[in-house]
Amino acid sequence: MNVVFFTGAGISAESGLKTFRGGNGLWDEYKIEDVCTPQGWKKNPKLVLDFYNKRRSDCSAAKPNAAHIAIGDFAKNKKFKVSVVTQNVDNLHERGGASNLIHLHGSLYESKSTIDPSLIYTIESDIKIGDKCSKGSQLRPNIVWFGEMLDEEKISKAEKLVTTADYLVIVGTSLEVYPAAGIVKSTKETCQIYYVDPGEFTMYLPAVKRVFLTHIKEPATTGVPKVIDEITELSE
Ligand code: BV8
Repeated sequence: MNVVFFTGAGISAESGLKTFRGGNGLWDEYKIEDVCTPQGWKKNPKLVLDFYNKRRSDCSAAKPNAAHIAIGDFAKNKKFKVSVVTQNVDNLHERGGASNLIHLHGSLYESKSTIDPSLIYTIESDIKIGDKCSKGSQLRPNIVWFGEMLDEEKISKAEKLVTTADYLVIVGTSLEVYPAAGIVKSTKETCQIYYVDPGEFTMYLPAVKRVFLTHIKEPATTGVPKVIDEITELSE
């Protein structure tokens, strides 16, 4: 049985990390164009580095919550092939025990050269102005900003996982950002879809797929364990 978890910022909300939208989010505090676009980086790289340095230290101080841990534990159940496709750049899925994991938008814990994108480095702390790659260019966060292409290989791997999923569990995402959000539309007709989010499900799905959609209108820490219990029972 193939189970795919497709997650967004909401799954990390109960670990104390801010979401982007929906009031008191990161985009209420910062302008997207200043900190999450190549134009913003060109205009004021220090502001961008400070934005991601702060999020990295917040993430390092945070702990995986019951939803991350439930997914990590579920992945140990040999009856299921469990994969996680996340839009998040935090490392709480890894720390919660998830292994088969794709970070569509990159990671807070990687830096990248600004002249050779193949030069990627694992980092634990701040990236500063003056930190250079092996070819002498300023390092930037290895994160996909608005207007930047996602890694083609990651997208196609994520799409393949979703098309072969028997269960797709969407957790904590407004499904507003493409092409990531579009991936959830590639489920096979018989795939059971769960949406774990206290907010509304606003994405258009054709009626033939909508019949297989269950909306668990709860926070991730109670909703995700509930869905995992239901999938386990249904597969007995
Ligand atoms: C692209 C970086 C091709 C990492 C992010 C004009 C020019 C170029 C592109 C575009 C354009 N116009 C539109 C686009 C496409 C654009 C896009 O989709 N824009 C949207 C906003 C309309 N996409 C792109 O630019 C992408 N690239 O298209 O390239 C291209 C290239 C050149 C020219 C043309 C095209 C790149 C997109 C990636 C952008 N990077 N972030 C970071 O800083 O973290 S996106 C950002 O939003 C995050 O990465 C995040 O992953 C993503 C989605 O947000 P969510 O995770 O869903 O979070 P959100 O706050 O929205 O929702 C939280 C949810 O949690 C809510 O539903 C809430 O109810 C719920 N919740 C809250 N608490 C809980 C909870 N759920 C459960 N439990 C709780 N306790």
